[in-house]
Amino acid sequence: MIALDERLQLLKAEQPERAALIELFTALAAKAKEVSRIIAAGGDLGSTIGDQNADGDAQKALDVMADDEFLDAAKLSGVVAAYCSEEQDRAVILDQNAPLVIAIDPLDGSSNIDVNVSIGTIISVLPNPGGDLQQSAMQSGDQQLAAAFFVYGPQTTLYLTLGEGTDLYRMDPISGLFVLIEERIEIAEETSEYAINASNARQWFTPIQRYISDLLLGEEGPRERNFNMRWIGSLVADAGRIFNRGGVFLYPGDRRPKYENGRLRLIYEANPVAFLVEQAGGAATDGAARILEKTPTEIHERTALVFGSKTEVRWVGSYEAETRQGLDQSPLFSHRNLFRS
Ligand code: FDP
Repeated sequence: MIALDERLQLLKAEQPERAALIELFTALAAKAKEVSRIIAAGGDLGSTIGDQNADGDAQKALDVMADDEFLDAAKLSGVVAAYCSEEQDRAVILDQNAPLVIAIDPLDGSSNIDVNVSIGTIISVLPNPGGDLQQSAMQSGDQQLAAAFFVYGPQTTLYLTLGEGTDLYRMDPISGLFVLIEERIEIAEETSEYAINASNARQWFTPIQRYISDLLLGEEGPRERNFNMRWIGSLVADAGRIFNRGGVFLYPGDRRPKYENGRLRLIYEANPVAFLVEQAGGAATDGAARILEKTPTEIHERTALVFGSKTEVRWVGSYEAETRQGLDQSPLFSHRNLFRS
C-alpha cells in the first residue's frame, strides 16, 4: 500500500516540471487531515456566523474555518498566485509570479454539517495565465492541471486527478496518511441509479421532467427497467458514490428565481468534478454542453450539472435535444419516444 506523499515524491522525481503541483497537493492533504479531525471531534461547527458568502448562502463556522485552513495551505505551498474561494468575494492574491491558481469550495455540503452526514472540499488547479489575477480563474475547465475532492465521512477519502486517471485514497485514521486504495477508477458506463433533489420537480424545465418521469415509469415505461434513487445532498458524497458504483447526478436549472442555471458553481464545483469524472471514463454536461468547454464569465457563476455514467448522461442530452428541436411538441412524439433505442 502506497501513501499519497510517497507517490507524489516519486512523481516529482519522474516529472520535475510538475513539482509545483506536487508541493500544492502535499500541503492541501496535510490541511484536509486537520479539517477531517476538526469535523470528527464535533462541537459547534454548523452554527451560522451571521455573514453570507458571495452567493448569498449563510456562512457556517466550519465554512470559514475550512477556508482559513486551505488558504493557509495555499500560502505555505509557495506555488499559488491566486486563491479563489466560494467563501470569498474576490480572489486572494498571493504571489503574482507563482505558477498556479486554485479555485476551491472549502466546505461542500454545509447544510449537512450538523447532522453527521458526509461533507467535503472540492479543488480545481489552473495555470497562472498572467495579467490581472482577479480574472485568473476565468479559464475553461479544460485548462485544469489537476482536480480533487476530499470527503469527510465515515472514512476520509480523496479523489485526485493530475490528468492521468482518477485515483482514490483513504486516510488511515491512526497515521493520518492518505493511502492509495484504487488507481484509475472507472465509472460504470451503464447505471440504474440516479440522484436529484426531487422536491424541485414542479420547477424543472420540460426535458428534465420528461427524463425523470420516464425513469419513474420503470419496467412499464420507455426505459423498460426499474431505476433507484439516492440523494445525499452533499455533492462530494453523491459524486463519491457514483465513482464507486456508477449512477447519474443531476442539478438542473429550474424555474425558481436565481436557479435558471442550477445551483452549483462552475469553477469551484462543476469543473473539478467534471475533470475527475471524465478522467474516470464518465461524462459531465450542463444537460447539453460539455462542462469542461464552458468559459466562465463570472467568478461565482452557476451552471446546471449532469454527470456520471456515460450512457445516462447521453440520455439526458437526448431529452434536452428533443425539446430544443421541438420534437416533444409533435403529436407522434410519445409513440416515437416509446420505441426509441
Ligand atoms: P450545500 O448547499 O449544503 O453546501 O453546492 C452546495 C450543495 O450543498 C451541494 O453539496 C449539494 O448537492 C447541493 O448544494 C444541495 O442543494 P439543495 O439543497 O438545493 O438540494
